[in-house]
Amino acid sequence: MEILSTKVAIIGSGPAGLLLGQLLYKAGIEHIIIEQRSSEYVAARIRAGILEQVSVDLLREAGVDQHLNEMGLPHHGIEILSNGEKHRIDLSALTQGKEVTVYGQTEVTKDLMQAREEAELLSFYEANDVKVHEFYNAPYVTFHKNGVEYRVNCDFIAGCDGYHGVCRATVPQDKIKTFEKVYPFGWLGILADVPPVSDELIYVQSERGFALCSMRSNTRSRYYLQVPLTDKVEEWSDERFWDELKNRLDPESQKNLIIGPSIEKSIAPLRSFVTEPMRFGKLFLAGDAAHIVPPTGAKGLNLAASDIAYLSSALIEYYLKGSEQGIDDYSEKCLKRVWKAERFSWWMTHLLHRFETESDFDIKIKQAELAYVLGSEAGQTTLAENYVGLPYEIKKFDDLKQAS
Ligand code: RFL
Ligand code: PHB
Repeated sequence: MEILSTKVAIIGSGPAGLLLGQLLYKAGIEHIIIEQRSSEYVAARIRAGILEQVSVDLLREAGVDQHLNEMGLPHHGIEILSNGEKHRIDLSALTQGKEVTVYGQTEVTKDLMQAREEAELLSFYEANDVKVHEFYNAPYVTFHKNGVEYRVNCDFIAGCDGYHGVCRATVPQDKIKTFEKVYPFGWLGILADVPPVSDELIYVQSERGFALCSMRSNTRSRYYLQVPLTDKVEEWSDERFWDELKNRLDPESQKNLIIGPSIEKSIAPLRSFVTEPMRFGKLFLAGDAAHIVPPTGAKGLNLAASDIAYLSSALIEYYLKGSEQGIDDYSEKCLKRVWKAERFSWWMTHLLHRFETESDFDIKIKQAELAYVLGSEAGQTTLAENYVGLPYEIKKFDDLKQAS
């Protein structure tokens, strides 16, 4: 057996784990990332597309903003299409100039992986049978790679291993409470190298179900359709997808829609899920390992980033100042923000999707609610300030250092 030791063992090399690694590296805190998949698989996964301004700020603080500055598309508004009519939510006007940035999670992941490679930081990809041990006492992680058994002794374990990860699953049942809502539909998403139908994202509420027109760049589009959970990707030819999308759009968008072959197509189920607490002794959960939101509010990746902002500054304070305050406050601080994002994501999902179980009355009430939101500055502001991201303080590394 190979025995290693480090300060922080990070499980998972998604955006949460990679960002934590980068922030710890900048603070000079030794850590190791352990990931079950190959680096190629991790770098190719297509997921989120929208970064809140606070997430962009955090990536800047982590020093991985070069490509983001060149390729990220700042967006100042979104469109909501309801009853065949488009309504623009002027995000920036309603939030004192805030914006969101269109920049794919794939790019965020690649930028962080490249920074890691350049800094020659230790990562184990294709680690099998990853297990976390003794996190209430003297934590360590074990795994196998290429026939070798490893043991990593550490001060802390960061569980950044996503919804299906091993960290949350290892917590004793009597120490954890979970809250869950599963939605009776999924999102069928496609990526295509065609210009987006519009300069801004369009969230579509229609009788045929929800649709979303998004993008990755001025030449690459990302579109989603609400579909029954029983649907299989194979049942959705490109032609069927484009026809159905057109059917959910308004005449102007139908005219402007440019179609082309899909380069990726998948169905994702929708779920709301929260774990309480998010710290178990010397094990911290962060990102999808601790919570899931339905993608309607574009919050999943951004919540992973805010968890990491809190966790990195807690660990930096611990190692640089010897203070346990941040560590003790971690779970409570994260959960406050998590529940607000859960509420917003649930609300957007509820408002814009069709549910088979809803009555005509329910539909009318939802239409009235949406009409109210879109017709009122107060309603629009509520949507806008949640969409651009509720504020939180990003502690600058230099400030943390100075205070030590
Ligand atoms: P990830 O990205 O799932 O990474 C977890 C990593 O852990 C690894 N792993 C393990 N490693 C070692 N041992 C084990 N036992 C392990 N088990 C798992 C996995 O291989 C993986 O590499 O979690 P992380 O880092 O917390 O990041 C979360 C985000 O990926 C997620 O919240 C977003 O993608 C959600 N999301 C969106 N978020 C946004 O903020 N804005 C959006 O516009 C947005 N759109 C979306 C989305 C998610 C979607 N899908 C596919 C669910 C759109 C979609 C369609
Ligand atoms: C995306 O571009 O993948 C995307 C954008 C906005 C969302 C969800 C997904 O709300």
